[in-house]
Amino acid sequence: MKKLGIFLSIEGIEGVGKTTAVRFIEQYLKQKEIDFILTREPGGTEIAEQIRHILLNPNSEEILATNTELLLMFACRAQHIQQVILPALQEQKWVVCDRYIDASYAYQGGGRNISLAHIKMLDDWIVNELLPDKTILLDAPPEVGLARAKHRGPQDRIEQEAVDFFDRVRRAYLLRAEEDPKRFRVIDATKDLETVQDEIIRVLNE
Ligand code: T5A
Repeated sequence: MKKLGIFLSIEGIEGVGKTTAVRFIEQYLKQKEIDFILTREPGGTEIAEQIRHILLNPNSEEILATNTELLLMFACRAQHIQQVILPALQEQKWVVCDRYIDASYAYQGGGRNISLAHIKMLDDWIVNELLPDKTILLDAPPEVGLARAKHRGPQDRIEQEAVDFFDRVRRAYLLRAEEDPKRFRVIDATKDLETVQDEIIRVLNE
């Protein structure tokens, strides 16, 4: 099989600095003249972005059932893998993805308490072992992330959850990182931006 490009995902709870990290990585890869794409989940394609709107819309009068939330996350992912991630990797580009499969284990598994067996079933079916080469987990307590996110304007549907929801999400992320130390690099996101960015460079240089 032809060699694939490098696949990098960035994870963490709300406001820890994922978008800031992705912008930083963008500058770094441009400097190194590396061919890459930036993308995100949920979203990344026209159809997946439409599903994202359903997932994050804070104004819907109907409550989104937790299983629907899980299935829509994977519907987005199926579209995203087929339309964007796989073609870019096959063209040997780097793919830098703001959230991916680990977010489903953390949010729908840890946060919503959906059985990991159900998530794993969808993972096996949809992701089918297309895992990132490296995953940067920006880790900080929810109080830190939520305070940073607050400055950004109105909260989306998931951001409106209580702190203990994000505590569970954070713990689930850390557990994933512990279970797969070869893929994960955990960065202390409470540190100042310069320190976080030095750590990111270290991971990219790997
Ligand atoms: N979701 C997603 C699931 O439930 N399941 C899934 O499977 C998937 C894929 C998506 C939502 O969907 C959920 C998770 C999410 O709830 P999103 O678009 O990824 O949402 O958005 P958020 O996580 O809400 O991302 P945010 O934009 O809120 O946070 P970021 O990107 O982590 O934070 P960022 O970079 O915008 O930074 C926030 C502020 O902090 C500052 C920045 O300048 C900015 O002002 N900052 C720092 N300040 C001090 N020190 C640092 N080290 C800093 N780093 C950043």
